[in-house]
Amino acid sequence: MKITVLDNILKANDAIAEEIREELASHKVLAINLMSSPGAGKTTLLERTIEKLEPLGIHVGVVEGDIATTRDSDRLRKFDIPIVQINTGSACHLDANMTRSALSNLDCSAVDILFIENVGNLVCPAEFKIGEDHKVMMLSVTEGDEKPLKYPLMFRESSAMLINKIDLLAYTNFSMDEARKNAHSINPKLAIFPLSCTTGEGLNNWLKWMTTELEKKRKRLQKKTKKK
Ligand SMILES: Nc1nc2c(ncn2[C@@H]2O[C@H](COP(=O)(O)OP(=O)(O)OP(=O)(O)O)[C@@H](O)[C@H]2O)c(=O)[nH]1
Ligand SMILES: [Mg+2]
Repeated sequence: MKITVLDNILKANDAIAEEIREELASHKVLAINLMSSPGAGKTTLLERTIEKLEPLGIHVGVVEGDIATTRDSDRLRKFDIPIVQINTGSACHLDANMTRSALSNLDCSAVDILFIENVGNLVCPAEFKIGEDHKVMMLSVTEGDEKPLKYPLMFRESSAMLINKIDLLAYTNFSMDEARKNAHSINPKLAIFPLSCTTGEGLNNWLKWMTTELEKKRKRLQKKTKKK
């Protein structure tokens, strides 16, 4: 009985996620669902990423998901970009319904890449589609290199994993080789980018991946329109 109910909830969620996907495609927006445990560095990554993308003429929009406060969206107000904050109250993840109502307050027509910063949690956010093109997860070196094995779902569902805080590597027992091996044992296709949002090391590889994905999506959409 419980399984059926959960199945129906996920089906209803997926139907809304599909509507969001179509809406974003109509504006040629690439959507990235950014997930990690609390404090891995998602908002700091957004700050570093927006700084680099805006001068390239790539316009960013952000949906900030948090249980409480507008702390993260306040940090991004220094950028001249559309931002919507969702406070989930008690929910430990965003779902498609919450995302849809956030997007009704965000003008996507001038956005190229939409980042949706999910609630800090290494488990639940991975269960819900929210209309994204890619789930991208962040693991910071202070969390431990065995995490892909202990919390496999997010690693399995993600297209890319950012290993953040590599400036702190010397102070931890985190092994980059072990983290890669563990993550690829769960998801062999996972793209992995070690980086530091503090020093900026490795950020270019992440930016390249994202801009390539944006180009790929635009080409795919162009082909589709030509076929019609
Ligand atoms: N040393 C170091 N600290 C970092 C790095 N990136 C982020 N931090 C710090 O990590 C802390 C948490 O960063 P946030 O960006 O708030 O993390 P978050 O994932 O957005 O956190 P939640 O939204 O609460 O889940 C802050 O004190 C950041 O300054 C990094 O590359 N190196
Ligand atoms: Mg944050």
